Amino acid sequence: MSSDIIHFDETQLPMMKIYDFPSGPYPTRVRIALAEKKLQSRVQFVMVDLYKGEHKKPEFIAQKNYSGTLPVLELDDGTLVAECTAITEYLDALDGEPTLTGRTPLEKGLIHMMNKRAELELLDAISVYFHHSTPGLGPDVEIYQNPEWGFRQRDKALRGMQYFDDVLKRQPFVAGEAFSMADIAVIGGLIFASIVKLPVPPKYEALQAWYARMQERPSVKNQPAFSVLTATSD
Ligand code: GTS
Repeated sequence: MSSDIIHFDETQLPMMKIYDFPSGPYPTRVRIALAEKKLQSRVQFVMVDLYKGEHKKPEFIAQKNYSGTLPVLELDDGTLVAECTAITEYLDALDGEPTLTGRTPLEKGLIHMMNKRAELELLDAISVYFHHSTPGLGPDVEIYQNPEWGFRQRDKALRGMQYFDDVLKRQPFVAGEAFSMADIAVIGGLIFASIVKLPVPPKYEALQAWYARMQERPSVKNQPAFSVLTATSD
């Protein structure tokens, strides 16, 4: 069977831009994917200041990302790809090794399912908690807050931690036997959990042990998010 994986010399790849907030949990997902794929040298990072609300400015929404979020990938022909999962799929398809989104139909299906669960049950839930029940990005950016909704999402995220702990009691990685985009999404979730001071309960030992292992990976441990968390920890 012929493979549709394209092997290429990454130095020939045209430069890409990433609209980025370097310590943010979602942008960190793409930064980890880039590091895994060894594509950092092909990317120019363009800082968009979330705390100044630059991502909600009409020009950014009209010209870069309708959803008003980061990260956004811009190719040299001006094509824009938003959403961490979509950006990771694109980067992963550029070259074969390591594979972050699966090789076989089953791997692809399971990775996609677990990646979506990491978003629904953990990362996006914590994001809602951050924006609705904490000062979030500050009063100029957080123009509508519903604290009750945020607290419900915080509790959902705690249930999500329990779910991923159960998963990781049975298998070494979030989607099975190999590191994947789903692990990256859970890492993003736990970075966000630290930012909002929602630590993983000690009883979730499998999740804690997995996270410690993840932070040993070169693609993960050098991320700006971790230095910011260390600098701001009590
Ligand atoms: N579904 C989007 C994705 O997967 O890319 C969510 C992206 C997202 O929420 N990004 C955050 C953002 O833009 C960046 S960060 O909080 O991780 O730094 N938040 C700003 C806002 O106002 O929602």
